[in-house]
Amino acid sequence: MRALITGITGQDGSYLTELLLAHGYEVHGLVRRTSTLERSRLQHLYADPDLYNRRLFLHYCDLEDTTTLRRILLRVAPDELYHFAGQSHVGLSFEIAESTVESIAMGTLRLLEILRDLAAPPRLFHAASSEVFGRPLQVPQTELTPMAPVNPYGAAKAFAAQMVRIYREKHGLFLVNGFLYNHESPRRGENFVTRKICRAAAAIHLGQQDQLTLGDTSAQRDWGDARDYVRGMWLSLRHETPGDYVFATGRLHSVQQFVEAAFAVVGLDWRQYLRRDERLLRGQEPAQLVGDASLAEQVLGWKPERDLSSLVRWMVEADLAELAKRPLRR
Ligand code: G4F
Repeated sequence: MRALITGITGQDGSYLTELLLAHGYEVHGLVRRTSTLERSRLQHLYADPDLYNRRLFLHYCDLEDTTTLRRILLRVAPDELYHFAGQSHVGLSFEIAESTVESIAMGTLRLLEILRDLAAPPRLFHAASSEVFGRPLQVPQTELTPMAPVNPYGAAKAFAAQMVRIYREKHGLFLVNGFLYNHESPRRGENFVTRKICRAAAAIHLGQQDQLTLGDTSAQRDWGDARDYVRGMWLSLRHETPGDYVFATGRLHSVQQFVEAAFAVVGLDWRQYLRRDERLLRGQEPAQLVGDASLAEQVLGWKPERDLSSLVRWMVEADLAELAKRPLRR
């Protein structure tokens, strides 16, 4: 089996690459011209001479470069295509709305347009997001919950997800939307709240940082472990028919609860270190984003295997190890 991954250098791309390699796949990834592979999430695989250019291949390609994209798809001829690329920070999407929509909405549409012309199109997994539900009419949300996004990121993902549905019906392509709720790991970017919290707890414990500054700590999310989610993506393309799936834990926790759990791992009292900064408030927060993944369980046999407390411990311990090797300051 051969897979192609857009956004391979991200959190999900790197875990999925490991999973697919472990299942004997040949894995190809698209890398932006501006991406640095040194010390990236793929470094350990890229640096392995038994893997790189043998079973793992990287191709430079920006998603707006449709000629190159088409050429790579024709040359690689993947069986499966996993689409993660695009601006992924919700808060930032208010500041850079046009490029967010361009990369997510138009980037996905361009990919679909190429797929419909291929003689043997691959199966596609599209990483849609819980953010499409925004202020939902239904709690928890399912695949049938109407989309009601409240930020440019969610609106762009809603467009892309709807296009995936349209192209699946109109052109008979094997296309899957995964409505992914927040999923985290030590490879999460440091500007996402879970990693920011875990890294701060570790750095404060090691005497490398004095405080943690956050926005809205009452905000709630359905947080899972990224390794569970990439397994769900893979299962969704192994199924005989395409469809849409919610991938979620079904449990809501607040940012405040996440802070308490992370500081508990290092035995610190969060009250002494937590500060609030109004500039980090988003104004437009989604409400009650919590998913019902029963369809994924019934059809794919998918269930999250790890809980929040093991996730928090894993993330804080990884940051402790990382900061011990490369301290923020002496
Ligand atoms: O960690 P976040 O930035 O994640 P958010 O906005 O839920 O988006 C992530 O999950 C989505 C669903 O899977 C993805 F589609 C998306 O691409 C991304 O992966 O923020 C979580 C919550 C928000 O309510 C935010 O307002 O944490 C709140 N928060 C409070 N203080 C903060 C901060 N978020 C960030 N990033 N930084 C803060 O200081």
